[in-house]
Amino acid sequence: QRPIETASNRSFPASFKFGIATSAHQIEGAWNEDGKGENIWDHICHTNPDYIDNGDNADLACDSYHKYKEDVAMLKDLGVNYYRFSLSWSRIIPLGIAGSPVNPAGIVYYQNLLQELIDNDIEPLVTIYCWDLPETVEEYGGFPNPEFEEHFAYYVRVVFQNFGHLVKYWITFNEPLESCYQGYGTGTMAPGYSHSGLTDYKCAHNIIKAHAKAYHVYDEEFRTQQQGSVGIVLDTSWYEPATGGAADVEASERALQFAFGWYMHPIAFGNYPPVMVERIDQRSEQQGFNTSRLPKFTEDEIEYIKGTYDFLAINTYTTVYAQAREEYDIDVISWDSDMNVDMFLDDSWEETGSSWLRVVPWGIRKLLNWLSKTYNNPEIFITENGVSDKDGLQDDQRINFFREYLSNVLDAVLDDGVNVTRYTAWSLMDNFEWQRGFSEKFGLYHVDFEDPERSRTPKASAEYYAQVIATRCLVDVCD
Ligand code: GBH
Repeated sequence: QRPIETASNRSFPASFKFGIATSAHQIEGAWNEDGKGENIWDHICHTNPDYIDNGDNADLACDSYHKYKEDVAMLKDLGVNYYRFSLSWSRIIPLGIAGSPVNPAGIVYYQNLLQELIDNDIEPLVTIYCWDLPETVEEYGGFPNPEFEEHFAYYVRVVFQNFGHLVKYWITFNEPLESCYQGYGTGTMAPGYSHSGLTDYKCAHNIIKAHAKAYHVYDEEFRTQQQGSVGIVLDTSWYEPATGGAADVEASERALQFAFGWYMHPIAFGNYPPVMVERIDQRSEQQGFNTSRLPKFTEDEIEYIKGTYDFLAINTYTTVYAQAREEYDIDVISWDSDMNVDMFLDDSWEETGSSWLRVVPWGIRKLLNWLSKTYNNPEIFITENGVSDKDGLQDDQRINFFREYLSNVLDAVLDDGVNVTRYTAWSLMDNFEWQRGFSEKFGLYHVDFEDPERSRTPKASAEYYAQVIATRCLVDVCD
C-alpha cells in the first residue's frame, strides 16, 4: 500500500545542497589492516557472533578501505554536492586513549579520500565519531567514565591537525542517543550494557561535555586558520500525539525532550530540559537515591556547553505515536520509565525492511517545524534520511520514499520558513547495518556481499536521486 503521491512540483532553492552518507565501520572493512586497532563492534562480533543477525561481521564490509576511488566515482555519478562519511578512531589512533601513538597509515587513508573528493568537486562533511569506539577506550570505562573527555580531546586535535585544511564541516558525534541508550541502556548495540536510567545518563553527560570540549578546541586552536563549522548529529523520530487530548500532546513533547532535548537542550541552552530534570530528580528521591540519577552540570560547565553548535544536524527516518502512560511505575529504573510515554506504530503506515521504520512522509515536516520553533530558527542540516528493503535493484519503494519525504522538506522550507539548507540520503550503498548485519539494505547502490570484490551496482533510486540533484525537482517537470 503506497501513500498517495502528492509530490510538489516546485524547485529546490539554488543554494540548497544535496549529499549522501556512510559511516566508517559500516563500509571500510580492513578491520585489522595497516595498524588499525580493534573497536567495540569488531570486539562484539568476534567474541559474541550471535549478537548479530546471521553471525555477520564487518571485517570486510564493503571493502571501502581499498575501494574508496570507486566510491568517489559513484558519488560523482550521483552528482552530490557533498559526501558525509566518518573517521575510524581506532584506524587513526589504534588504542584510542589520550597520549597513545598515531597510526600514519590511517592518516594517509583519510587524506587520500579527502583529496579524491576535493579533486572531484565533492565537499567533505566529516563525522569524527560514529559508534566505533576503540576497544581500549571502552576498557578504560568508555563513555560513562569522565576521563572519556580527555581521550576524545586528544583524538580531535589529531583530526583537526591532519585533516583540518581539507574540511569545512565537522560533526563531533553521530547520534549519541543510540550510543548511550542502546549501548549502555538496553544493550542492543555495542558495548551491550543494559543499565538504563543510570549508565546511559552518565554516558550522555560525558559525551555532551566531550562535544563542547571539541567545539572549544576547534574555536581556540584551529578556527582562525581553518575557517570551518562544527556541530553534532542528533537523531529523533517525530512523536505524533496519539490523540488530540492534552495528556497525549504533552507526552509527545516529553518524548521529543527525552530523545532529542536530552542532548540539544544543553548544547543550545546550557542544561538538560526542565522536564527531564524535574522528573528524574523527583523519581530518584522516591526511589531512595540520595542524589539524582541525572548528573548535574556545574555553572561553569553550563556556560562552557551553551551554544557549541554552528548548525543543527538531524538524522530522522520515521514517526511514532506517543501516548501518556496510564500507570506511573516507580519500581523501574530506566529512561523509559522516567519519560513515561507509550509508543506505537500505526498499522496503516507502509512497512519497510526494518521493523522500526514506517514510511510517514508528513512526519518530517512536523519535526522540522518543531525544531525550528524550539531552537529559535537555526540553520538545519538533514544528515540522514532513507529507507530499507531486503534486496533488489528496482527499488521503487525507495524512490517513492525520497520523493515524498523531500516534498515535505520542500514544503517546510518554502511554506513554513524552516531554514533547512542540506539534505543527506542514507546511504550510498548497502552496508553493515549494525545488529542487523547485512540483512537490511539502505543503499542507493547494491553491493554483492558474496563477491570477494564487493561489486557495486546502481539501483533505480540512484538514477532518481541523480535526476533530483540535477534538476532540483522531484517530478518530471517543475514549474
Ligand atoms: C541510523 O540511525 C544510523 O545512524 C545508521 O548508521 C544506520 O545505518 C541507519 O540508522 C539505519 O538503521 O531496532 O527497534 O531497537 C537511525 C536511528 C535509532 C534507527 C534506533 C534504529 C533501533 C530501533 N536508529 N533504531 S530497534
